[in-house]
Amino acid sequence: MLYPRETRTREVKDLNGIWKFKLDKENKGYEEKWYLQPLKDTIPMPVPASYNDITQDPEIRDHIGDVWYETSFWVPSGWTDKRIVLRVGSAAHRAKVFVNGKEMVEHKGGFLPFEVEITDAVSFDAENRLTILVNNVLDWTCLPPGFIRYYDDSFHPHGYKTQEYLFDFLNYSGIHRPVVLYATPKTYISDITVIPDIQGQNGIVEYKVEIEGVNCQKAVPKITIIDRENKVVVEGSGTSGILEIKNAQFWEPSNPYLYTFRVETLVDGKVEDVYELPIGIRTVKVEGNRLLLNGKPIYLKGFGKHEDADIRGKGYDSVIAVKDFNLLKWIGANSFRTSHYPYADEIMNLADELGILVIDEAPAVGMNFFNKNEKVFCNERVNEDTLNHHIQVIRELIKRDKNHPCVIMWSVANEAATYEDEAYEYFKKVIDEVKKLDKTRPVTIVESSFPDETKVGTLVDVICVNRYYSWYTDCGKLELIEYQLEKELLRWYELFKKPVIVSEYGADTIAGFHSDPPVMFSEEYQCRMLEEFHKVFDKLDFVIGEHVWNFADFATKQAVHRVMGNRKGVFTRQRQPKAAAFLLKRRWANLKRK
Ligand code: BDP
Repeated sequence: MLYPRETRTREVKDLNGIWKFKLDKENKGYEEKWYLQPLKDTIPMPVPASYNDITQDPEIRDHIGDVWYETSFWVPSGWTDKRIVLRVGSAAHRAKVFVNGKEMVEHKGGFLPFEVEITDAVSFDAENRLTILVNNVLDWTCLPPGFIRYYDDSFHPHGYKTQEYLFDFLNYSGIHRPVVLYATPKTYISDITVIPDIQGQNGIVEYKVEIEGVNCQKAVPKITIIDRENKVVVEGSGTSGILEIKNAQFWEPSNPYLYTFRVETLVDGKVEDVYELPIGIRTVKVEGNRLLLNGKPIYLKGFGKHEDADIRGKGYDSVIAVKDFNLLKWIGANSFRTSHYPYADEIMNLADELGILVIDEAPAVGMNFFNKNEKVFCNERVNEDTLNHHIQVIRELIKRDKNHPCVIMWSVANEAATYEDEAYEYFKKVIDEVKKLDKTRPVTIVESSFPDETKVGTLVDVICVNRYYSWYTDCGKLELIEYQLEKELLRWYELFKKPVIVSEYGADTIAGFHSDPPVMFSEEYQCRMLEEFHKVFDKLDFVIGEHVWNFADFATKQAVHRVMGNRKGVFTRQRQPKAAAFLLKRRWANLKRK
């Protein structure tokens, strides 16, 4: 799926801003066809943003079900002979879109974009009404999954229900990412796939262009690859081919060099559509116990992150996005994982530009009760429907992110109950799909299972493991970390002979709490815990990366073990450093392994 970009033949119109919003208290608006008329009794609501923290009303914050958004727009008069598309960056978790009262599209999955052509539904002579119904209910057919609990006891009033989920971040809801209108010619470039390779000093670009629309049979794509100085480095034509860039600059964290892959479609010799895709020439490969970027071993330093910030919740905000990348650079990180769902397109674009490596994760989190008596992979829970949706999400994810040089690995799930026998068949199907769609990147499943119990270790290219020694087990016993972690990591390697990334480790830390000797929740404890983990990483050469949990403090559902959210951030939720930030900055600057 092509990110909406302006070119000489394409225009983008931003629909973000303050929309009208209405809570559907009884979830009956769709049945009552609210979309046929302008919404009544609305309140202002920013888009993009989660709606949960915008008002003072707990009923809005905690609503389970439908909410309605509405805005209006004019179509530029120059668009009369264009194809007009509406694109929603994401809406959590299900959405139905109406233009002037007509239902145009629905989408399930809160962390990926969707779009629909609306050329025939818009008016050029009057203002157009755009209504979006968003629903935040999670069930076992969604990713992430969840379930509604209905209470049938004397402690709860009749009909009381709660949205339950087994993952550790707040179920923020709403229109989380930008909404835009864009116009393309009637014969248009609908997709581009670029697979880079390296031969000696040269860059190889294998490509495929897809064209749709009225004259698509006649359209011939002309390809130009342009460097940063705006010089053409190679040209070609045809819907697929292989181009060579002599003496290419390779994309890597220290030199995130992007070329422009320009496609111009010619119809009867005249330029019809133009699209410009930023591309990076780089390769990723797992070889023995190494991860190779451009043929050289790379060691991942960084974090599991979240899309999360004060007030905006999971809403994309360019202020937070750029600040976070600046902090990643400041601390000396070279990578992050999009725990636990695909992040906004805009964040992926920044990672390309700034040379940050990304493990791109599907929103498959919360598939584990951490209790072997509660089965997850069974008819009533993660079942065939979940699997079908998982595969659908994988298709959408790869279609969106396949061309990003920053994406060096796919993660198909986080901490699923991979110790259950059924997990093997389930994840085999998911990973087969990934491998079918992308033959170039390694695949992982982020594990909380132990090496001797997982059923999926043979399916992945890289072992990713989350571990909380001295936190959730043996509380406060920092002295056990080295013993326990080393033993476990050696076992992973012994069994699977694959490189290992410790994809989560960390301690909840309240900024400003101090204690010496360290106790849990103090800044000193977080530092000491990280140091104990690092001792082990530095001894084991098959460990190819360390991702601290978490980059910043983040919101979770309320629970006795969460003090206004998860406090494992190395930065506070306001992005101020805790003591551990300085420890990591020093370590990563001096680390021998690059
Ligand atoms: C891991 C999860 C992550 C949690 C973290 C924690 O992958 O989502 O936030 O633990 O407990 O189990 O802090």
